[in-house]
Amino acid sequence: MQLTADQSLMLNYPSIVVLTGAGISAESGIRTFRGSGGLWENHSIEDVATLEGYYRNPALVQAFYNDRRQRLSEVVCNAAHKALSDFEKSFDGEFLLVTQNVDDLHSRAGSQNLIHMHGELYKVSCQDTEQVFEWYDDLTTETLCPCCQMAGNLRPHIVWFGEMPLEMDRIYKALSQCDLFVSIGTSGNVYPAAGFFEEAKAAGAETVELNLEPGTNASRFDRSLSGPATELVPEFFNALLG
Ligand code: BV8
Repeated sequence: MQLTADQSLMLNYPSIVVLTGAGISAESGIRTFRGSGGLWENHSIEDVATLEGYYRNPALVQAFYNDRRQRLSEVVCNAAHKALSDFEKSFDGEFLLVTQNVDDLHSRAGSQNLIHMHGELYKVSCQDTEQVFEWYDDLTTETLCPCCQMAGNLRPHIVWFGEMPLEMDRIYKALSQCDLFVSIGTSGNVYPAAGFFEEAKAAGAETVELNLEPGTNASRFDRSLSGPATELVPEFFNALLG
């Protein structure tokens, strides 16, 4: 019996988990964090990406995220985002895309089964009720919260250092059942995301890194391919579909 490409793919990898980091959005013009000209250069992590930094100077942190939220309207998704969305539509198996990124480029490219584990720029949350709201404008310390009408209660819906990333149970369940784990455009510096490849490996999955240059844990992946995401990602996922 001649298997179709998709059936043979299903046989090899019935369940796929993909993790993306800032590198997949770099060619869309969104700066990465630790490369030259990266986001953190102008700010220390402690000042703009911790709850303590936010309490110390909320106006500085709101301005940091307002600037990034505004810039997001000026960029578009790239071939790597599109390749993941197209693959998900053609693949009949289990597919989960986990992103560390807070931009909306995966959604704009059409990805469906998507988790933003570090939050989203276009969302804010109430510090009292923990309600989450879509938000496309600037946020200031004077902005009234839609649910409790208090000024200063709204914060960016972003996971800061020392805070628990989102949907971790769902992520770990998918990792424990996957046959292929692909890490794209992340330096592998930030945990727990940087440890996902080990969870997948322990579940018997094949692990692949697609990165501009080898990440921190590249040597521990089964395969590590170097190059720009807009070339590597379409090539890799089109080949998967045969
Ligand atoms: C937590 C906010 C626990 C959003 C971010 C061990 C175990 C567990 C925790 C820790 C641990 N050790 C330390 C910790 C604490 C900490 C941590 O990992 N610190 C690091 C610095 C050591 N982790 C945490 O605090 C996490 N929380 O563990 O909670 C807990 C337990 C109980 C109760 C409560 C809590 C929270 C982490 C989330 C922090 N928030 N950002 C925002 O402002 O954007 S992290 C930030 O880094 C971004 O989200 C970003 O996505 C993420 C990772 O960076 P990368 O995406 O990898 O970006 P980077 O610039 O580093 O690399 C880019 C890569 O792309 C490069 O490799 C480059 O080569 C490549 N590239 C560039 N161009 C291209 C390309 N690739 C392809 N094509 C291209 N064109």
